[in-house]
Amino acid sequence: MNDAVLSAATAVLVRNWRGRHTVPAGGLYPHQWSWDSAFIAIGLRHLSPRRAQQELDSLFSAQWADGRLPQIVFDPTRDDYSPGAKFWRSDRIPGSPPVSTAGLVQPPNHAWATLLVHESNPSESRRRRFLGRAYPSLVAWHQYLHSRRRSPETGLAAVVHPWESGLDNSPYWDSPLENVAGSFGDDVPRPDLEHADATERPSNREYGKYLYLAARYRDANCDDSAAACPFRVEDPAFNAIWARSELALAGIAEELGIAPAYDHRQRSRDITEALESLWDEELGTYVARDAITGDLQKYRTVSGLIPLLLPEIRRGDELDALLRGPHFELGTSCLVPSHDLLAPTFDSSRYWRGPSWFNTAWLLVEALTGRGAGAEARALASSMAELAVLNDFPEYVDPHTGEPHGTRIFSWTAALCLDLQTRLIDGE
Ligand code: 2M8
Repeated sequence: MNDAVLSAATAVLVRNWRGRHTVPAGGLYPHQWSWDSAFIAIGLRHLSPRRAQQELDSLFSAQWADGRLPQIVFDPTRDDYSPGAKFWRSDRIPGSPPVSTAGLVQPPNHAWATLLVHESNPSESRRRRFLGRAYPSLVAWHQYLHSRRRSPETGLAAVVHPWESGLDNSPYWDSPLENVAGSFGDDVPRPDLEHADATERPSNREYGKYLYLAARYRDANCDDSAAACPFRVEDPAFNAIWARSELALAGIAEELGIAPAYDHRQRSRDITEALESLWDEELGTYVARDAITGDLQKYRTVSGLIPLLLPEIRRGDELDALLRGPHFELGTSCLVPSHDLLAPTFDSSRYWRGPSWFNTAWLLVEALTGRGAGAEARALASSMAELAVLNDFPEYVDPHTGEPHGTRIFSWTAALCLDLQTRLIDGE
């Protein structure tokens, strides 16, 4: 089994490599995606630390003048994804990089991935001055979040589009999206449906809102002011990943032997503390808050569990119990469902409204390891490998049956299984 995982995962990453970056999947996602690249680099580092560095370097080279790392860097030879380079026309937006990109962002897992890539081969990393090049980009990226996305009142960064969360059609966004008056309507381009069944993807109604919000943001030159952003939501996973990456930035500055640009550990603590305002006592989990209405979005989702990653999170014991209880059934369900198994809104095959994903499982393997639950972490890692190899590295699976959904030959599924297989399972 071990060799089968390693060789099959390697084949996926080789097949999806495009010279300087890896595509998430050749058909459905033919460009470079931001948080995918960071997850992919975490796996690639075991095959080729140099390739893992390139993966991140190519994303950093698409950084905007204001520090944002874009959600997508477009491959100019592919015009079969919507919305693509022609929609964004980023060359007309002040501060955009020389390559075509989307104007939105994704969760900030990059500093964490950068440190992990360095640690896989420190001498090669030092020889190529990888961290020295990455640190200023990562600081600029985090400062963008701090100065342009963070609310001084809550201390948390907001996403201005569901795509920015990475958990695109989570029930968290239902009510904030309903409050957005405009839409492109239901008749929108859906090239994604050529690669995955309509029952496994967001609805046309959601896509109408997605495109409206993206166009409005683009037309405001991707300015983060309230007028350009009728959708602003504070998401637990996005902020927890940011806090986790601040700890990695502290480690990078220490490794470089330089004075940090600011106190990264303090910032991590501040975000961790600020997450407490997302705690919902009734549900026993962190939830998202609509930053426009102030309303908490009362759903149990995998996003609300991700703060378990943070060493100083206050409600760790409650989250531990929630993860193992009937709403997520750790150890009984396949991986960890993206949404509460008992909720009326749960859907076992529709994208981020129920299916289990490999990146969130990886994040929870890290969380469990950090909390001393090594046996459960290894069991979760082993079931990731098994489900991935049996099903051609699917994008997501049914939490009850393990049936694969979405696209196959999906890069972060391969990369993260490869990482855990090498580090946790074979490394035992
Ligand atoms: C999915 O999102 C894209 C838009 O960014 C899409 O649906 O077309 C999400 O699963 C997201 O988390 C992921 O980064 C992206 C590429 O894998 O696909």
